Amino acid sequence: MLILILITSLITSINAASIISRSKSYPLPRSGELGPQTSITIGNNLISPDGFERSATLVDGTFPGPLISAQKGDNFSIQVINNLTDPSMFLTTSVHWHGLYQNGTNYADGVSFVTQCPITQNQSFTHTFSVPNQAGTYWYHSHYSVQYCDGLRGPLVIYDPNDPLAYMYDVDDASTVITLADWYHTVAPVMRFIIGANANTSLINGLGRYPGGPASELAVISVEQGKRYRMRLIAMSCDPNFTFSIDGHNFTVIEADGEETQPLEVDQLTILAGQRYSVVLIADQPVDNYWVRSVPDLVGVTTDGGLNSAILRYTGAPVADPTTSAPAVPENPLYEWNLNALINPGAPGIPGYGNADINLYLIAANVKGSFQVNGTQFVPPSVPVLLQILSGAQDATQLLPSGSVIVLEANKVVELTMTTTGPGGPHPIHLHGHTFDVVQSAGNSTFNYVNPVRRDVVSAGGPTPNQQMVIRWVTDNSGPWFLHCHIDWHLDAGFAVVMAESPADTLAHISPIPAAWDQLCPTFDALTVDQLGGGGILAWEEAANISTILFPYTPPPS
Ligand SMILES: *[C@@H]1O[C@H](CO)[C@@H](O)[C@H](O)[C@H]1NC(C)=O
Ligand SMILES: *[C@@H]1O[C@H](CO)[C@@H](O)[C@H](O)[C@H]1NC(C)=O
Ligand SMILES: *[C@@H]1O[C@H](CO)[C@@H](O)[C@H](O)[C@H]1NC(C)=O
Ligand SMILES: *[C@@H]1O[C@H](CO)[C@@H](O)[C@H](O)[C@H]1NC(C)=O
Ligand SMILES: *[C@@H]1O[C@H](CO)[C@@H](O)[C@H](O)[C@H]1NC(C)=O
Ligand SMILES: *[C@@H]1O[C@H](CO)[C@@H](O)[C@H](O)[C@H]1NC(C)=O
Ligand SMILES: *[C@@H]1O[C@H](CO)[C@@H](O)[C@H](O)[C@H]1NC(C)=O
Ligand SMILES: *[C@@H]1O[C@H](CO)[C@@H](O)[C@H](O)[C@H]1NC(C)=O
Ligand SMILES: *[C@@H]1O[C@H](CO)[C@@H](O)[C@H](O)[C@H]1NC(C)=O
Ligand SMILES: *[C@@H]1O[C@H](CO)[C@@H](O)[C@H](O)[C@H]1NC(C)=O
Ligand SMILES: [Cu+2]
Repeated sequence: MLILILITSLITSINAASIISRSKSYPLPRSGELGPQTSITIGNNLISPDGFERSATLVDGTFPGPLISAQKGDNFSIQVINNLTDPSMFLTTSVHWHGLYQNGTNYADGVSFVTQCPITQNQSFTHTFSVPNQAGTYWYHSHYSVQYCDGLRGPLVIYDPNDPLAYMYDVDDASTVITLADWYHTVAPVMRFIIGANANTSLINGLGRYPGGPASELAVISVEQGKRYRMRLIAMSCDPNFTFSIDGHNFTVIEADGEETQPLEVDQLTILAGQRYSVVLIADQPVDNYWVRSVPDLVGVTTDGGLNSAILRYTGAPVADPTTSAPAVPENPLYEWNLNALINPGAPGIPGYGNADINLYLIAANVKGSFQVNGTQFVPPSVPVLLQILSGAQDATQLLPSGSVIVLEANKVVELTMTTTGPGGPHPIHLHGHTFDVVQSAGNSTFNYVNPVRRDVVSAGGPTPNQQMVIRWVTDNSGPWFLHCHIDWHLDAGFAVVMAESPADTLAHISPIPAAWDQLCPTFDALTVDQLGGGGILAWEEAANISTILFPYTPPPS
């Protein structure tokens, strides 16, 4: 007993020592980790991340795709090679770098039919861009139809060697990136016809189990007692939000979507599709195994038998499943309105609702499963919006798709209010090209113009009457930027608009445009319907075998 007490007190003093020491493990590129100058190959492979084998659309053959990491200030040059071959899924692609501003390089944003034509089979496109002032947790994913649901998703982290919050953690490397994803046993070109489709599995770092499936391997997050870890959570979700917790541990939120926050300790958080959080986890509990839970917001979901779970394993703990439990009700869950921007806080413009230069109001409605923003369902135009702008279309009456492009003047403060009606919410709204200040979070009537959280995906609120989201940003990045629901099924069903910032300035702002970009549309436009993949009418018939609640057949976007 005495020895045990001695050991315990020894460990306690080691903890204290290492907490003070601030030893940092700076990330070095490792195998499976890519730098900012790299190439990625999009291809089809059979994988069984949950014990169910299926063909998938993957980056370098893995799910999730490899970590792309960089240091603050690094320039990126990423060649995307299309090596797709499976015609039951989409054969063309484009890849978006979620959260990076692409200031002056709108053509590198990777959004099919907004900033480029898709990359066709056997072709590649190189995205060259700089990221002068951003550091934090990002991700990359397909932005062609619902292709990312078939697997084209991966983490992207920009490390800041001068992180003002570095004193809070000891370890921040590839081992502390935690990806949360939904996974489907049926290919996305089939699922997209089903209204209200549900995922089969939640994967944490690419591993998980599904109800009735085998006891497939789970992700293990290894920690050493006494150390402090910057865990970078990424919800690379097509649909559900995930309620995340670690048995026996609190954690401190320090970043939301690439923007650091004032540290806020919680014991549970909900992360919406597209969002990221960095949390500091202190491994200060007894050496053991603890359940990490990531519960999707679907009906009847549990964490029984390792469903929706991973394992937090302390060095020295046995290789065994945890036996820990979670409290029935969290004591201290995260509420978005309690987060405050750390650096240069404060929303732009004159404080007060409606006091911005441009005050926009948008209503998103569910119309028989499709979505309309202010009465218009977004249907991708055949000529990318950027190409239309470069070709001389400059105002909303000329730009297509008609009713879906909002033209904004340069260097104005925009305040956008969004509300939603009908089922399917709450919808996570993402704006490209910017982060924004969340001056009102859905579900709270208070405004905060002083130090609100700054991020790039926010909930537009649920069905509760009078819920709304209000965000502000400055139009200081000329180009067409997508604003859309990050539930990929909803985006595909029309939940999007394009914010065309100062079209008259775009050409000058983004020149020179790579010649390879000009070539994308002629190559894509020459494809036959079969060369788009996606299974054709058979995909719809397969959907009809699964569900009776269907959208009518439409071919893949072209
Ligand atoms: C990154 O690119 C910018 C131009 O876009 C250039 O000014 C800068 O020097 C480059 N930085 C590095 C580290 O190469
Ligand atoms: C491209 O796909 C073919 C098979 O379809 C495969 O043999 C080849 O290794 C792939 N190339 C790369 C770079 O992944
Ligand atoms: C890509 O290459 C494969 C193999 O050579 C070929 O079968 C296919 O038709 C090519 N795709 C396109 C769009 O040219
Ligand atoms: C999951 O996958 C199977 C096919 O293996 C399917 O029959 C089932 O209904 C799917 N959906 C859900 C929500 O479990
Ligand atoms: C977590 O925080 C709560 C207060 O919100 C506290 O009651 C609890 O003891 C903390 N748990 C641990 C393991 O530190
Ligand atoms: C997560 O989704 C559920 C069900 O759709 C919803 O009730 C909940 O409000 C969402 N959480 C957040 C933080 O938006
Ligand atoms: C959207 O519709 C609402 C309600 O009709 C209207 O007040 C608002 O001005 C419209 N927004 C835009 C950008 O046209
Ligand atoms: C709304 O948010 C404010 C902070 O902006 C917070 O003080 C207040 O408690 C929240 N209200 C509710 C009802 O949670
Ligand atoms: C884009 O760059 C311009 C300078 O060219 C700068 O004034 C503006 O703040 C930047 N915007 C973003 C979103 O980075
Ligand atoms: C739909 O189900 C029928 C009956 O099981 C089957 O014969 C047919 O092949 C299925 N169609 C598709 C496209 O999967
Ligand atoms: Cu949505």
